[in-house]
Amino acid sequence: MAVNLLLGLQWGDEGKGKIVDVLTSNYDIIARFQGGPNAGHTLIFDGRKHVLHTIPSGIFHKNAVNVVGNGVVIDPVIFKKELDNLADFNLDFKSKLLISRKAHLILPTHRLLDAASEASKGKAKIGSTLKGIGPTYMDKTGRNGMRVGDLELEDWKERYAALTEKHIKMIDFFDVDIEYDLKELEAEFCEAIDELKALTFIDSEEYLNNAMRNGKTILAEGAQGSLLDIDFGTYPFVTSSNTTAAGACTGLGVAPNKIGDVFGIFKAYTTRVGSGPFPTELFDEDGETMSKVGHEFGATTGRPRRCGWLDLVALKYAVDINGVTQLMMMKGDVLSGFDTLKACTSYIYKGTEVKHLPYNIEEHNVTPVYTEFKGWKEDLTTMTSEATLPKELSDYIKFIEDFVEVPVKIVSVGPDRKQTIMR
Ligand code: 2SA
Ligand code: MG
Repeated sequence: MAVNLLLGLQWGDEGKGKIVDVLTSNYDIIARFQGGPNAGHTLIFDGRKHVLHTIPSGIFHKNAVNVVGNGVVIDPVIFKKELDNLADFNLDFKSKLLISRKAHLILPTHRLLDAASEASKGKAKIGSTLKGIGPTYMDKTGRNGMRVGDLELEDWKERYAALTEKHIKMIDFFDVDIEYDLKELEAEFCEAIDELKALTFIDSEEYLNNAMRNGKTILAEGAQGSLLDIDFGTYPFVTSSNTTAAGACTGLGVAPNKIGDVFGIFKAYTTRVGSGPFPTELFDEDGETMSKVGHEFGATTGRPRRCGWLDLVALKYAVDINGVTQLMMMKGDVLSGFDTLKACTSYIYKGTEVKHLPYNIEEHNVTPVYTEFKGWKEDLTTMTSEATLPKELSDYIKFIEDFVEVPVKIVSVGPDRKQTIMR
């Protein structure tokens, strides 16, 4: 049995949560492999909206086991809130939600360090979610971090205290105004640790490899998007993990030859939250329409998302890096009513037309070259089959498929589980 992957191909918020939720009934195990509470995966069903941050999007399905892999960073405080928010559902977390001992912990001071680092950068700030993601991964690669498994050791509080002390010195070094009450933060942290410790910790690489041996099906759920990948994204305006397919191997302990299908999720247009280059960004009415109709606000921070046309050059880059085998197009319904649609099919880079994503896509270096498409007026949100989709939308999809050389297998026409068309 192979592990199938589901990844965002843009700058996050492609709608991964919804698609994992739609696909979950086909899988025994849903596993998160990177990122942490910076993610906001939105699921809508039975008229209710749920936003998950660290918990995998399979949690609402009776039979799915959800694994938080070693590549994930966990903030016990936010995790506790997520668990508390799910109280109504009477879920059996002990058996349905398994946590890797090798996942790293976000300490309260990691959050403070994130804030201090951002404040010190002024205008050049990354626009991080301030959840402590960068500092936690820094401690991981710097070999200073605390892991979930450490909580099973007698001396975890001493380790915590030593790392916190070091962080306080670092915060002082930044020399910016950050207000905090360490005692209060610590109390909150310790209370949350107690709740975390009530869950099941596992050696997730062993668990997942055994599960495959026993014929179980696994879906690995990515967070953020490929253009936020620490290696292949728009560095330094990226997150601190590998959001691309390779991240699932290191973030779960699954070998590359065990990866099966790679589902690539993209929006029919593009959004970005936080700072950094975005060649097809719109500053006009079209961008405002996308923002308004698409409700483009961060699911974790509530920040408005920047909007723009679909960037096919960037999409092809993401398809290549991830080895995408099937595409899933989200939010086509938001584009209903535009007379003309545009998609970027090349860039003018330093005066020359290029068909790839150049090293430096800062605004002044790169001008998108657009291909135009006739728009459609029909409301897609009540459509249930491919046959009813407007011809203009089908043409748009066909063009995308030809450009990136991968078929579009799902067209989502609204946020609800039911608003999903299979092709
Ligand atoms: P961080 O916090 O260190 O990972 O931030 C670094 C950059 O990564 C971006 N980033 C995201 N972009 C889109 N969606 C994300 N999740 C939330 C959501 C975001 C929110 O689903 O809406 O609510 O604002 C996410 N997480 C990180 C971030 O904007 C920085 O550019
Ligand atoms: Mg999101």
